[in-house]
Amino acid sequence: MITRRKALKTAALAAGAFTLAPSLLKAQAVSPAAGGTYPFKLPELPYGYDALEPYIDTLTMHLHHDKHHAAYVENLNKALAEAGDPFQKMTVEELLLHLNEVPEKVRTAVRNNGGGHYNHSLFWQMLKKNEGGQPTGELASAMTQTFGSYPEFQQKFSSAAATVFGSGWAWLGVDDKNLKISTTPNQDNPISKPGEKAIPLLGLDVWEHSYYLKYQNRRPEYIKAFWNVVNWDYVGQRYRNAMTA
Ligand code: MN3
Repeated sequence: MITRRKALKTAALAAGAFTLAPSLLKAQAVSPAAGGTYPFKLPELPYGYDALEPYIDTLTMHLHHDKHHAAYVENLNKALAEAGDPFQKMTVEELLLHLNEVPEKVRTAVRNNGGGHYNHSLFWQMLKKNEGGQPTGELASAMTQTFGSYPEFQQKFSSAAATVFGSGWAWLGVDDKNLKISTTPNQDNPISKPGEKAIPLLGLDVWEHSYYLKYQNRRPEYIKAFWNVVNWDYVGQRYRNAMTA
């Protein structure tokens, strides 16, 4: 039995009454994380599988992208096949921002697999061998202002990533124009956290599948290696988008 309240809510959604924070919309319009709507497709890596060697190995990239990310996409599509309209017309960002309106029977599946698709689509773009490169321009200034220096930021972010219990992510984001380090469990993203609407700039996947083949249980070594493959141009662009939104 569908309640009147639910029916009204569904009608409102169908009419496009769901709204996104304008800042989030603008930031994502310039740097879309995961394009399109249902049925979602696995995006190609923006570089070769071996491009991040020796910091992230080729086999890990194959499994991580071709198997893990592909499974999130497949399972998100299965959940949305059941969810129907208007959810099939939403981008992955919209789904994550409106999780509470997703039908209960598939809400957890959309949260985990939509989050998995979104997080990994972002993650691939955030990586690039940087030859010791560091953030520049406005992002570098903001980092110094917020954390003291780039090394202090690295230390705080690394410590957050190292202490995620079990599977999850560490994030640098912009929350109300301020830089902020946070962590999420599982495949949650800062945009899907109740009460928090930080725009993610940089994320680090600390699920064991992202490092176990090369680093085994030595997560801190993986985190240290990560600093060699941060795409600071992309992160800096996301920062500018977030601040001018
Ligand atoms: Mn992963």
